[in-house]
Order: sequence, then C-alpha cells, then structure tokens
Amino acid sequence: MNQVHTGGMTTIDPDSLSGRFDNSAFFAYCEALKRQYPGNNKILFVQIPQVILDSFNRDIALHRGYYAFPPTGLQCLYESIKTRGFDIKILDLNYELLARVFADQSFDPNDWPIILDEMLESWDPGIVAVSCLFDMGIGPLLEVLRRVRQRGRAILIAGGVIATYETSSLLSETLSHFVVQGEGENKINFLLDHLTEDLGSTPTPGIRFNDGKLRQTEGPPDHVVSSGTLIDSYRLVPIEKYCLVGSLNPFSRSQAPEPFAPIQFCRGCRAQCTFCSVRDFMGKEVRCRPVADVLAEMEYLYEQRGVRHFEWLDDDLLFYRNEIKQLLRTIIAKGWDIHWSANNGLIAASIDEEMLELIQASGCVGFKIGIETGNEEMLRVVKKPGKHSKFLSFAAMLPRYPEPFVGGNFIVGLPHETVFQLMDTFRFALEVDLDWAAFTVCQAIRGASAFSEAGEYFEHQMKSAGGLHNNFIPTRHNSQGRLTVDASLARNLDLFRLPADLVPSKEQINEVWFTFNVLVNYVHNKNLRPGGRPDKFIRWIETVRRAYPNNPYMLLFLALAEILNGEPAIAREHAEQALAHSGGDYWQDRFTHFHLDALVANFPTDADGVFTALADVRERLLPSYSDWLTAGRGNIPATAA
Ligand code: B12
Ligand code: SF4
Repeated sequence: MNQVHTGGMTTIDPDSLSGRFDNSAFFAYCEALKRQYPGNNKILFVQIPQVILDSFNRDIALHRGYYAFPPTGLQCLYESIKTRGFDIKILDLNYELLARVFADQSFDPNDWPIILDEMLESWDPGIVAVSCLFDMGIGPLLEVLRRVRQRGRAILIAGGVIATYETSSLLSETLSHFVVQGEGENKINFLLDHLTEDLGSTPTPGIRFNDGKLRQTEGPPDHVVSSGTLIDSYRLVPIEKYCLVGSLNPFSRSQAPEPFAPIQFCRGCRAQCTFCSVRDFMGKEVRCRPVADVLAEMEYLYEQRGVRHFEWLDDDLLFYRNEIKQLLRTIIAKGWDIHWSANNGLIAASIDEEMLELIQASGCVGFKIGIETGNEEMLRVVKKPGKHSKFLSFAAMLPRYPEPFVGGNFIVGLPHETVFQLMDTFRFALEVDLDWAAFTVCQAIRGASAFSEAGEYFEHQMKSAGGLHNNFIPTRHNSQGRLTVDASLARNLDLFRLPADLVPSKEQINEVWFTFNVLVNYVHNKNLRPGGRPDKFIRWIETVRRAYPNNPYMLLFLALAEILNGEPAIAREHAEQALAHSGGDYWQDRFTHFHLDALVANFPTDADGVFTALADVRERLLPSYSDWLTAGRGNIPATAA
C-alpha cells in the first residue's frame, strides 16, 4: 500500500515492486517531454474561478457575496512536495479576479485570463498544475490549459474532480500532458520523480497521459494518509485578505470583514449516497489527521494570521467520534475567540447530547445535516444514512442547544422522483422544523452512481465548456435572482395540484424549489412564530441576501423579523425596499399568489401584529396544501390529481 504524509513521504522500496508494474511507456513519455520543455525548477499551481462568470453581478461581489475558498487541495499538494527544492507559487484565479473587481471598477471579470497571462509572462513556470472541482469551472479549466499549451513553455498537469472523470477529453484533445486522478499527493511525487529529480517514490496508478495512446501508470493501490499541517503552504496564500473579497458561505460573512479559513480533519465518508461522488473519488476509508496537527494549524491561523472563523471541509466530520470530541474539548479549553461552521453537512446519527453540547460550547455558529428527502423509500434508494425518526429525535434535542443555526439539506428532483415523493419532502421539512431547510435542485455529478448513465450530458458539458450546467440553487444562474418564466409550468401554489405520480421536468423542479423555499423558510419559519429566535433568522438572511441584494421576499421577511427583534426603524427601511423591488410582473405574480402583497400593504408595527399577519397569510395559503398535510407523510390525499 502506497502511503504519504502531507508534510513528507513514507515510501515502499521501489525495488521490491520492480517487475510487478510496467511504467516504461510513462518513463519514455516523461523523457520526451523533458527534451521538449525547458524545465526551470518553477511550479505554478492554479485554482480556477469559483464565481459563475456568465451571471456575474458586481454589486454581489462588492458585498462579498461570492465564494472565496482558498485552494486547499493545491496547498496539500504543496505540502507533499515542499522539500523537493522547487520554486513554487499558487495562483488563485478566483481570489485574484475578485480582488481586481474591488480594486478597479472597470475590470471585467471575464478578462480573468489576463491575470494568468501576466503570471506566465513574468514568472515563466516550467510546470503548471491546474485544479478543477466542479462543472462551473470547466470553461475556465479549458481556457487555462489552452493558454499554457499554446505558449509552449510548460508541462501541464490537471487534477481535481473534473479532471479525474474527464481524462479522455482532456488528453485526447492534447490539452493537458498529464491528468492526475483522485487524491494527488503520492501521484504528483511519482510524476515529479520522472520529470525532475528521482527521489524513489513508490509507483502509483492514476496518472494518465497520451503518447499516441491513452495510458495510465501502474502501481499498488494509492492510499493517502494525511497528517501534518498546511502551515507552510499558507505562506503562499494571503488568507487574511480572502474575507475582504468574498465569503465561504453565509456563516463566514460577518458585518465587518473577519478573516476566515477552511479546515479539514477527515477525508472520505462512511456513506455512499447514490447522488454523491465522495466515496468514488476519495475511496471507501475515512481517514483523519491527528488531532494535534489540526489544532496546530488552527492555532497558527488564529495567532499569526488573525483567523476568527473556521469552516470544516469534511464530508464526515463526526466519523471519529472520540477524536472530534477531544478536538472540540481542546478548542473550548484554549479559550480562543473563534467561531466555526460546517455548511457541508454533518451526519445526524453521530450527534448525541454530548456532541451537541461540545459543538455549541466550542463556538459553532451553524451547521447543516443531510436529510435529502422526506420520502422513506427515496431515502433508501439514495442510500442516505439515517432514518426520519432519527432526524426527528435529533431535532427534538435542539431546543436545549439553541445557539447554532441548524439547517437541513434537502434535494428536489432526484432521479425518477415523483410529485408524491416531493410532497413528502415538503411535509418532512415542515415537520422537522429546523432553522432552515436548504433545498437544492439535484444535479448530475460525475462519479455518483445515480448518474452512471449520464455520459452524454457530461460529454456535452465538456463540449460546451460547462455552459449547460444547472445550478443547484436555480436562482443563482441569473444575476437578477429570478427563474425563467414559462407559462407551461405549474407555478407558485398550483404545483400542489400536479398529478401525484408525475415525474416533473427539470424546469418544473425549479418552480418546486421556489415554492418549497418560500413556504418552509419564510411563511412557516419557526423563528418568526411565537417563541422563535428572530435574531437567528436576521443573521442568516442578512448574510444570505448579500448574494441576492434586491430579493423582495427576503427583504419583506427580514422587515418582519426586525419588528419582532424590536427594531422598527430598520424594519421600515427593509419594508420600503421590499416594496420598491417587488414591482414588475415577475414579483407581482409571486407576491399576489403567496399573499405577500397584503403583508406589504398592511405592514404590522408590533410583534403581535407580525404573528397575526403571518398567521393570516398561512391561513390563506393552507387550503392549497392542507390536504397533503392532513394525509400525512407517505400518503396521497384522496383529492390529489
Ligand atoms: C469546499 C468545496 C466547494 C467550495 C469551493 C472549493 C474550491 N477550492 O474551489 C464551493 C463552496 C465554492 C463549492 C461549490 C460547489 N461544489 Co463543492 N466542494 C467543496 C468540498 C466540500 C471540499 C473541497 C476541498 O477543498 N477538499 C479538500 C481538498 C484536500 O481536496 P481536493 O480539492 O479535492 O484536492 C485533492 C484532489 O482532488 C487532488 N487535486 C485537486 N486539484 C488538483 C490539481 C492537480 C494538478 C493535482 C495533481 C491533483 C489535484 O489532490 C488534492 C489532494 O489530494 C468538496 C467535497 C470534498 N470533501 O472534497 C465539494 C465538491 C468538490 N463540490 C462539489 C459540487 C457538486 C459543488 C457544486 C457544483 C454544488 C454543490 N452541491 O456544492 C458547487 C459549484 C460551484 C459554484 N461556483 O457554484 C462536488 C463535486 C462532485 C463532482 N463529481 O462534480 C464535491 C466533491 C462534493 C460532493 N459531495 O459531491 N464547493
Ligand atoms: S452525500 Fe454526504 S453522507 Fe452521502 S456519501 Fe456524500 S458526503 Fe457522505
């Protein structure tokens, strides 16, 4: 088994493997490249933009509403090769383009390739290694590869999720010289051994290349054991400035910019949900870093770089229960002035009272739990760990730990999902009654078993340079935050009249997303009911809406929450803005159907007025879906079509 530590290597003696693996074509290809390219000891790591460029909105950027994730994967690679004596730079095109938008009002973000060109011209690296993690990045990934290839002065390596599953297209079109699949630490060392100095790393499978034929390297199964810290790599990443240009998610957005950093404890996930690729990509084992290493990295970021917010990147943060509890206890004991969040989601089954206590006491401001669907059968089909009864008992503990903002992740439009199953999701989201129900629209994901037959779609994605992607939050695809109006679709409350056995189209699912979101997260939100926590609602919406500054229903419900919070002047301001932005056919239609126009017209002035007004809206809306609610989860009402 092939093992490497983040900060150094432990290797198997290559001689013991000789004869078992034939990498002669790889060695010959490396030799040919060495003759063709100058080689200058300089490696440039490139992270492609996370911003969706075709719906870019300057106001959102200036409100720090766009993603600004540091290049963690590339930092791990840096740590694994840092002792080899290279001159290394990390170019985070996402950070750089956002920083330019702030610095220069006239900078067009579509001109981001200029930033790459400047780096290539001024620094002239001999190896360029590019990372791409999701479909939105395909266009920029191809652009980076083409530019570097055209310049003809660097050997190209592509890695990350997209490269892993798109090796053939990247290599057939001679865009990249190498594609590294899956985790990169061991593979990049084996590759560099044969492009530069041979340090005798163990051969690894998963390095793909095209020497006239598509091939890959051979070696024992690659197993990355992560340990060590990313401290040295942070010298190449201006982490304290990321908060000035964007955010990790709403949890990291504070009123005044406050430095944030992602952090990873474990890699991999115990589960194998059919719509997710983590198991396929990361392998079936969950591996955690030593607690001491995680704490050392946090301490460095806290003490020396001023980081105050941490976001866990883990897919299964709570897998090693004793270790994570020890980690949280130490964070509490250190008395650091920090907060943290886990927006990627936790597995509810791992959360007991003690865990919740530690989560709250160690500074957690919020986390999500993966629920995905309210339908029992669908939950089994997608292999999500958990049961609805367990999610409900988890929710029953929350009143004793009221501080973290807790959301549930739900997917609408799962493969073959019917209206009946969607109604179960709606019903369960109301029943579990968390601070938020994060509805997302199902996307085809490379490497996820549910989409093993979506090859044509993925091929199209590559050909159109990522142009066909559906966003998991459908309103994000449009800089105005609106859905495309299509008269043939059931909209607003009409979707409760769709036939129970219908499998809705993609476009119809976007409308389902809209209606579920407005009803569950706004009209029925527990924090806007008597006994709720309007302050939690306000904090969340204030940060979410940086990405949707003119969304009138967010403004309207924020105004109601401000009344509950005893801030009538702020409430008035928001209510006026809600009115100003709710004009036009699109929003008028939405406001009329959800009876929000009546709320705007008779805007309440005190808390009782808010409760009464919202109860009145609910009463008017309920006839549209009360039959579904009365029938209960798992049942179709007799009145359904
Ligand atoms: C943080 C994160 C984000 C961040 C961005 C992170 C970034 N740096 O760009 C944000 C929040 C923006 C994001 C968004 C999305 N994400 Co995301 N995200 C993640 C997450 C949770 C962590 C990524 C990470 O830092 N991992 C840790 C590092 C160490 O791993 P790594 O980056 O993969 O790097 C390793 C290898 O990939 C490889 N490698 C990577 N690059 C390179 C380059 C070279 C040259 C080499 C040799 C090797 C190499 O080596 C590294 C070390 O082993 C992953 C899940 C996960 N746990 O990995 C999902 C994940 C990547 N996201 C995913 C998806 C689908 C999305 C979204 C499309 C929607 C969504 N549901 O979240 C959006 C789209 C973006 C957009 N603009 O709207 C999927 C991708 C699946 C797929 N098959 O396409 C993942 C795997 C989650 C999942 N459950 O399926 N994401
Ligand atoms: S969706 Fe979450 S729980 Fe399921 S396999 Fe992926 S990371 Fe694990």
